[in-house]
Amino acid sequence: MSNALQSVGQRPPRQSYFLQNNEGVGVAVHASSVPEAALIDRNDDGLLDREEQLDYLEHCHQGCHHHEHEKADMEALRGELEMHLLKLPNPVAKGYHSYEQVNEELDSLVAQYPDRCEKVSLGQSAEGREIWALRISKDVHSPEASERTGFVITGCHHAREWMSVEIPLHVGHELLDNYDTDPAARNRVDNTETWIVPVVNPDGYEYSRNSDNWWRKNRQPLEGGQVGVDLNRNYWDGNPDHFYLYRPPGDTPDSTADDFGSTSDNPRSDTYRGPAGGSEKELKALLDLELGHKNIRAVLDYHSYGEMLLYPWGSTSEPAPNAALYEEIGSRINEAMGNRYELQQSSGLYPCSGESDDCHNVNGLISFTMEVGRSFQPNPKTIPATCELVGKGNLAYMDEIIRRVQDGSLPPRPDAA
Ligand code: 0X9
Ligand code: ZN
Repeated sequence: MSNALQSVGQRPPRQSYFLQNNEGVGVAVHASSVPEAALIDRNDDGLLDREEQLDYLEHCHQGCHHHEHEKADMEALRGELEMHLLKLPNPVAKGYHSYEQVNEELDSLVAQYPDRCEKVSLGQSAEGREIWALRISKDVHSPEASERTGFVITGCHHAREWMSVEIPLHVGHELLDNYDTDPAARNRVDNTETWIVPVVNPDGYEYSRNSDNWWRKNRQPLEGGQVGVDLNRNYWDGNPDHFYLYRPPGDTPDSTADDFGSTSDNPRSDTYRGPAGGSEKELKALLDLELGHKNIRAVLDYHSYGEMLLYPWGSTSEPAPNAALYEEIGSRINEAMGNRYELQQSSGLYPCSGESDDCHNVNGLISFTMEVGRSFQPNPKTIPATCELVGKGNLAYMDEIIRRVQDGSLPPRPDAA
């Protein structure tokens, strides 16, 4: 995902470009606000035509990696790119829950099911927004609730991945709304303590809804006037023995020449790993929960896009010592989704460091990353079907972990009491 701009020839750089929109009309794009314009305009005629946009998406977006198994809706992506280039809000935003609407939705679940869920703030974002979790369990206010098998379901590490907000919300509904009628739902609520965190990165999310729909990072101000750290490159648990997962050997601080995989030391980069491991407030909030609560056994982190189910390691092609367990659990999840997704070790997609699954796995938590959908901001009409499909996988994951805890086939956390 390097953002390196290629040379565009001898002529002085253009101040502005014209973009051909859906109606074929040219709209001005200012080069200062969209540095990728020069890269898109391959024939250097000052016009960003549809073919060039598609070509950019095929070949250059996110560092020219193109994956055999990754499923992409190029027309949807091109529409998103257009909004990004024009710095216009993507009109589909109104079909997705805003940060405030997510909070209201959580409030209404608490009002409806006060004995089975509560809203808990895990901490604050860089701009001071609360990172809300919905904590779900039978008799949620009883001491027993926090001794049950713990699950964490997260969305929106990456600001622009809007569907990743909707799925955790949907899963919260599935667990609570079906409790009285579905024994499987009751089993999950009675036997787990589930933390639903739909918006890990609230500042980035609101920025992507209102200002730049393809914003990815958080909104932490950085030295030199840059903004934002990639929250899925910043993971470090504070243990020096695990530091290599944040910064692999050979990748030196402040140098981009030896950057590891799709991870950058350049604060301008979309995959900037941050000034230090675990530096970001949003991650500290999550890690306090996940590593601090020893009953937590499993994590599912939603991203988009590509219809993939990924497991550690992401930072080395070596298989994880528990790779076979991931294959078994992952197969159950995918089966529940009609095997529509591609299950694989995440480094096979592309290697990167400082990502959530590696940090969780080294601490004995089972942790998957699910890449949902075929673009970052698909038509909101597709939300129900995607939630339905992916929700089934999520619930199967919970069932599988509950079963394995009960029959003793899930190795304990090394730090378990
Ligand atoms: O790059 C990421 O953080 C994730 N993909 S996304 O398009 N949502 O940004 C993938 C992380 C999975 N890990 C590796 N590929 N190593
Ligand atoms: Zn992502």
